[in-house]
Amino acid sequence: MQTLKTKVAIIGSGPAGLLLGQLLYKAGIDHIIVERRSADYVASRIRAGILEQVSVDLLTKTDVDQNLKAHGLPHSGIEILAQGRKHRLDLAALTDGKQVTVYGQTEVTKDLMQAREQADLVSFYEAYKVKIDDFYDEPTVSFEYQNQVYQIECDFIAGCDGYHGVCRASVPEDKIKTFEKVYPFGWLGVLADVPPVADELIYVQSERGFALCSMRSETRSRYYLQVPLTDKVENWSDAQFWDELKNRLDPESQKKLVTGPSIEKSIAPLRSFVTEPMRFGKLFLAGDAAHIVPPTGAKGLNLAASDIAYLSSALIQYYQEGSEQGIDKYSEKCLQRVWKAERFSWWMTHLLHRFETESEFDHKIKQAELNYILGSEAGQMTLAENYVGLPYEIQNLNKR
Ligand code: FAS
Ligand code: PHB
Repeated sequence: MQTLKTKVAIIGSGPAGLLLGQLLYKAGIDHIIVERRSADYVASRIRAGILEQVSVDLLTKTDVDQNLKAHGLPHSGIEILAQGRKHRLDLAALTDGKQVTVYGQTEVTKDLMQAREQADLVSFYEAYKVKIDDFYDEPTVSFEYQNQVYQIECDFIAGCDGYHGVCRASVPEDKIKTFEKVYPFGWLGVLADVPPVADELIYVQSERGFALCSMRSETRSRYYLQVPLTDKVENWSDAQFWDELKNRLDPESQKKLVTGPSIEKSIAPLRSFVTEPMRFGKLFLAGDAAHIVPPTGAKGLNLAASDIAYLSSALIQYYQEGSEQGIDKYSEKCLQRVWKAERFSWWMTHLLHRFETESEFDHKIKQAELNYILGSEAGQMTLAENYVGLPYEIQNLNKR
């Protein structure tokens, strides 16, 4: 067995793990990333597409924002299509100038992986049988890599290994509480090299179900349709997808929609999930390892970023100032923002999706709620300030 020593062992090389690694590297804090999948697999995953301003600011802090600045699309508004009418929410006007940036999680991951490689930082991809131990006293991580057994001795473990990872699963049941809501539908997503149907995202509430018109660039579009949980991606040809999307759009968008062959097509189930607390001795859970949101509010990737903002700030404070204040506050700080994003994501999902079991009265109330939101500046402001992203509350994060 080969024994390695480091300050922070990061499990998982998704956005949370890579962002943390880059921020620790910038602060001169030794760390190792251990990832189960291959680097190619990680870099090829198609997922989120929207970055909050605070996430963009964090990427700028890592000095890995060149591509984001060159190719990211700043958006100052979104459209909501309901009862056949489009309503534009002027996010910037409603939030004193804030906006979101369209930039795929795939690109964020590639940019951070490339920066990591250029800095020659230690990462183990295709690591098997990853195990974490003794994280209340002297944390260790063991795994197999290229038929060799490794053990990492470290000060802290960052569990950035997603919803199905090993870290949360390693916490004793009596030390952890989870909260979950599973939705009775999924999102069938298509990625296609066709120009987007509109300049901004269109969130569609229709009697046939929710749809979302998004994008990755001016030549690559991302579309989603609400489908029953029992649906299978093989039930959907490209033609059937485009026809159903048109059925949920307004006449103007139907005319403008450019269709083409899908380069990726998949169904993702929707769930809300939170772990409390997010810290267990010297183990910190971050990102999807700790929480999941339905993608309707575009919060998943951005919550991973905010957890890492808090965790990196806490670890830097520990190593540079000898203070445990940030570490001790980590879970409480993260969960305050996590639950607000969970609420917003649940609310947007409830408002815009068709629930088969919904009574006629509930359906009318939901229509009235959406009409109120779209017809009221106060209503629009509450949607806008959550959509662009609530502020982080970290004193020393903002300290230059
Ligand atoms: P990730 O799951 O991205 O990364 C965890 C990493 O840990 C993975 O690379 C995994 O291989 C690795 N890992 C797992 N177990 C391990 C082990 N035992 N040992 C070592 N490594 C291990 N969010 C949005 O905002 N908008 C969207 O449209 C959207 N669409 C999504 C579609 C799908 C299909 C999925 C699954 C998620 C989607 N999300 C979306 C949410 C998504 O973007 C997550 O929030 C984001 O990936 C979170 O990043 P991480 O916390 O790093 O977790
Ligand atoms: C995406 O482009 O993948 C996307 C955008 C906004 C969302 C969810 C997904 O709310």
